[in-house]
Amino acid sequence: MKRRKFIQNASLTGLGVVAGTATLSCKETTSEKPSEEINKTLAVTTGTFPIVIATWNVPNATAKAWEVLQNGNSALDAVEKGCMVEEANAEGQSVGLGGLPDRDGNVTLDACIMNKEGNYGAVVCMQNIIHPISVARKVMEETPHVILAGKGAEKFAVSEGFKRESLLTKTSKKKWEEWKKTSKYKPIINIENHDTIGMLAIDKNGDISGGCTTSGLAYKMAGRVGDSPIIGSGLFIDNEVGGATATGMGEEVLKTVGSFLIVELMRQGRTPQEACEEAIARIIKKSPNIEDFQVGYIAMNKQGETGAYCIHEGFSTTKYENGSNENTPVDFYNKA
Ligand code: SD4
Repeated sequence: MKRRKFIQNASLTGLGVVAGTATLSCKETTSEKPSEEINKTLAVTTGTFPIVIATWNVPNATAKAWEVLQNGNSALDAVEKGCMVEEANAEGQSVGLGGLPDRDGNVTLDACIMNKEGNYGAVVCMQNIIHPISVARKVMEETPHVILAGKGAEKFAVSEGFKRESLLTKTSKKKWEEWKKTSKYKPIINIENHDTIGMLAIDKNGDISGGCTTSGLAYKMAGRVGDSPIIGSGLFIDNEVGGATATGMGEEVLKTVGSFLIVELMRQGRTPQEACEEAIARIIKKSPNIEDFQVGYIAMNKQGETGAYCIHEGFSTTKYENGSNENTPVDFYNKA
């Protein structure tokens, strides 16, 4: 049986639930790896559908996405609604409302979304709109473009019925004012243990979509855009293979096009875990000065198998699968 056919058949069994062990022979893949190794890495335990996984400890976001999936809606709807939960959460200081501002005191938001057809929409450096993930979806579905920036993105959002509002909360403003006294710029690793939300979901049909939303690095330069809204860096989805998303120092993710790399490695037969580890290794090779930054990746293949890896301790993932919503610490490179 061809690989794609196997996955298709599996995802159509029962209530759209897949569980079991799939061992695929090397003849059935296009991998360049030696055959023995392929047999080993593809002997995966499949996940159950639907399934959703997100960066950080965000149980409310994954619970929302799961509810959307359980109701038979698409993975695209699930990641949008899931990300919206954190965007509206004023306590979370790196996404949407309450996000920490740039050096000038402006909260600027980056977000993107990608669907099973490989379509993509994004907004970068957008202000005053609480749900950039939804504006990104509108860019994908309602415009001939894939990215809108700054004032143009805000204008488009308003034309689509989104409300303008201030996103700088009292707490975020106070933190920014304290930071200004130091006048030193240093990115904060694992800020609040609650950071950029990257989310991957597979629906009952076995289709995958992803979303990523952030206010970016706290106290960044005005106009700075990170990896989160950039296709292939902060997020990449290929419905034949799986998806990946990132959190952490965007500049490092951008330089290595991390999420695309992970998906391509999975296409060649790596497990999601192996692919995430390789993507982190590429960053470390290029920028050995890892004390100053964190990067974390999560990935999921079309069998529902997931993986995650990061540079420093402190990153975690939340996965909703089989009715259970669990936050798990992620293995890390810097054990010294
Ligand atoms: C960025 N990747 O703007 C985002 C920020 C982030 O953990 O994820 N911080 O670079």
